[in-house]
Amino acid sequence: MPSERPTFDLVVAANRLPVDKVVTDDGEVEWRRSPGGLVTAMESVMRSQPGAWVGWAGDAGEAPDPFDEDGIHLHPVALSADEIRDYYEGFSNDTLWPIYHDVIVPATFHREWWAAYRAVNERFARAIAEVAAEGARVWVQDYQLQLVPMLVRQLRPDVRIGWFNHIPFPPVELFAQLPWRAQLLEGLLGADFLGFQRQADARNFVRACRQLLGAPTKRDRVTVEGTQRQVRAAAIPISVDFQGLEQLAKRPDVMARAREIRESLGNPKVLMLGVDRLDYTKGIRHRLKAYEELLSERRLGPPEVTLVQVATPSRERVEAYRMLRAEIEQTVGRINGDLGQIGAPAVHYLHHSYPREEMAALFQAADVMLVTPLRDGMNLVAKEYVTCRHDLGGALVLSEFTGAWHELHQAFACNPHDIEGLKQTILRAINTPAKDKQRIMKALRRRVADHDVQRWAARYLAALDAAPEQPRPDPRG
Ligand code: GDG
Repeated sequence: MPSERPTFDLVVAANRLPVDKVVTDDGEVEWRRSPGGLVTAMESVMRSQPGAWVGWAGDAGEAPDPFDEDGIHLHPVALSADEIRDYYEGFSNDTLWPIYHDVIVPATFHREWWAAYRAVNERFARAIAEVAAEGARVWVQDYQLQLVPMLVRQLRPDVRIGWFNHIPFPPVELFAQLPWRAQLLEGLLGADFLGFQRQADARNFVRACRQLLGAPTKRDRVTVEGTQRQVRAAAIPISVDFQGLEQLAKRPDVMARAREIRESLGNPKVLMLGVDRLDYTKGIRHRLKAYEELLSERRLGPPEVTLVQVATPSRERVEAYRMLRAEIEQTVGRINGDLGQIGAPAVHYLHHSYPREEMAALFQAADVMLVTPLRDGMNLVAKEYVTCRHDLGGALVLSEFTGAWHELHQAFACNPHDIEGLKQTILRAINTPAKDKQRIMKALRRRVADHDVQRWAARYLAALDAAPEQPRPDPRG
């Protein structure tokens, strides 16, 4: 065990560190905190106890030395260019991501990708073992690191290990396609507590252990073969920093920017908005199809109605994402060509990412927010939208296939596969009287305010602490 390096009672491990490298004009390297729910949640936890964060710093090659940033000890893990291709773009985003999202596109299986995934998971586990103090709590994040719980347990049986899945956990029929299904389940069973977005995800996991490993299970517990060790799997849905984001949305400059956005779009009667990573899980194609039909049937039309679609660039080296982008851009071009007018395009399509202030202003400017994923672990955009609507304006159209729908039942629910139904729901979201929409928005906001990301982190760590105790060694030997 290293004796001089600092060790920590709380260690978070995620594929990425919560910082981005910025090279200043005079060539200095600076690290800027990347804003995200997880970081905000961790700040609230790490205020009371210092913690470490293990993750990749974002560049290929050697990792920078560990450093401290705003009270968090950052411990970079190196990834080579080949590993970025095989572990990250390959196994994580082209094997696991499609399987875990209902195989909306087919998954690709390559044994070299699996080898890289294993190697990188081993490196993460070694880094965690180095920074964890005796008896520490180790909190592993997401599908890129599913082997880490077991690997950490082998190196450090003294620590308590949790894992949280930000994406869905698939039904066993889909999970069973994975050639490495047993290794992945065994990797996860190294944890004491496994957290999921929905109860259905936790149940899918428990069922996979029973059917594919033959492990004994009882309700939310799985017993690990050859031991009496029990692992609990339960839902602890993630959320947003309600207070912080609401405060941002109340800033006079942000509210002025919301008005300016509407003006620059010609003050439409109805402004619809979509904000997504450009990902095939998000249902952008289905949304555009419903919108296009509403326009061509003249049930909606510019300039009274317009749609702003922000599609943040994502995973651009993965083929399925390149194809999706081409398809979306062709569709937007066709809709504008067929149905737009001079000075009044039917779709404002933006393939950029924006600062948080601009997102908050967009949310406030939008009369109807379209969140139509085919499958989504949670979908934070839905929660961010209602958080920003302190004026109680706006309406949320929300797919039943998001984790968020399980909490935000009052939203205008849709099945994005049912284009006719989606069209009706969009019209209902537009035409419901303002008073009723305000009542709905109030209820949605109450839910998010009471279940914010700080509460999520606190609940997760409490569940980790309360996870089934390790069986004590038998006193009779
Ligand atoms: C995964 C799961 C789960 C997007 N564009 C910009 C921007 N964003 C922000 C949004 C939101 C976040 O990115 C996206 O979060 P989502 O939850 O919508 O989706 P995923 O990226 O797929 O996240 C998901 C999540 O993990 C958390 O567990 O909810 O189901 O798939 O916060 O606002 N932010 C800024 N500029 C942009 O252009 N600033």
